[in-house]
Amino acid sequence: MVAEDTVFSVLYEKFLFWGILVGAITIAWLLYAMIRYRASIVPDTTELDHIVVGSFPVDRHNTKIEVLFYVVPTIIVVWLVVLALASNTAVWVIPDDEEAFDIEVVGQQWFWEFKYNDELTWQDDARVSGIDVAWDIVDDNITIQHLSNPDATNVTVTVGTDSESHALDVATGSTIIEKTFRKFSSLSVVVEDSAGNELHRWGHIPLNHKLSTAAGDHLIVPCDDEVVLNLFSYTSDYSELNSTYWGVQHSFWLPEWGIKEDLVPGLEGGTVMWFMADDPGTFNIRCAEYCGLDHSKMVGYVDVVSPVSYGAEYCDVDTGVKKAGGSS
Ligand SMILES: [Cu+2]
Repeated sequence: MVAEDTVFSVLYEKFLFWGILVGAITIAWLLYAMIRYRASIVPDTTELDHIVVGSFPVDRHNTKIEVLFYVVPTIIVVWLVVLALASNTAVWVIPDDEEAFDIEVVGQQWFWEFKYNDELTWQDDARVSGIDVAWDIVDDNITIQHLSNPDATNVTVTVGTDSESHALDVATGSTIIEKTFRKFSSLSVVVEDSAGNELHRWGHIPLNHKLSTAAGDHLIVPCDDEVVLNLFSYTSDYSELNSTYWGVQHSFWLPEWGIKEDLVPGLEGGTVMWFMADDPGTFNIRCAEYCGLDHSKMVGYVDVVSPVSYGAEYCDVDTGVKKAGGSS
């Protein structure tokens, strides 16, 4: 389960533990009392003159147990409140805007749009694919190292909407493609085998770039970085984020990570959701608020990728979503 390290999952397990413990003791005690005081047993009433339903026997009682009846549940309830409040603090503290990776999410009827307020350069794990792509922004070229993957034969390079294919230099295992790559274009380099199967993908998302699930795009987020989503609901007519074209209520839901946040029309600052994903991979996006006829089609995917802007650091593969939260 990918969300196993989030505060929600930890909280769920703690509540489950205390719930089972208290339930087991209560039911055991109940069964014991049912058998011990069953109808066929004639009670010894010689010392019990003042039995009143709902109160402890006056003549034969145990003060210690009676006090414990109140003290133990009070401690458990206070403990659960402390647990819940502590996790609230972890969830509601939104990471700093300057350091986090910021994306605006706009929910429309019936698709999701993602606007990048930070740029992202990323690639698949070279340790897995045996292929490494390096972008030399000064010399205006890309170098593809593919010696470790003999299946790699072709590469498709896309700048904006223009794609071109090249054959790889299989003899040397290293191919340099001279290409004017601009930081403000969306770029992709896809290495393929001779049958056209994708072996390795490198990509660059420029500042202010928009992706949309209506066009089949995935939301792409870096691993090991705090990602802050600012969520808004607009109609399809919106031109800028402070327009008055409010849409309807949606809810952006990442079911595998156990997090969701409402998109509230009329809320000028929008709502906020954040997470720090660790596993690379593709995960589901759903709308969790009925928003009209095609609500069920308001689906998409989020890809967690390794950002290469900060050096060749790759995502860990086993620690799940570390943290997550939000605010409305
Ligand atoms: Cu919706």
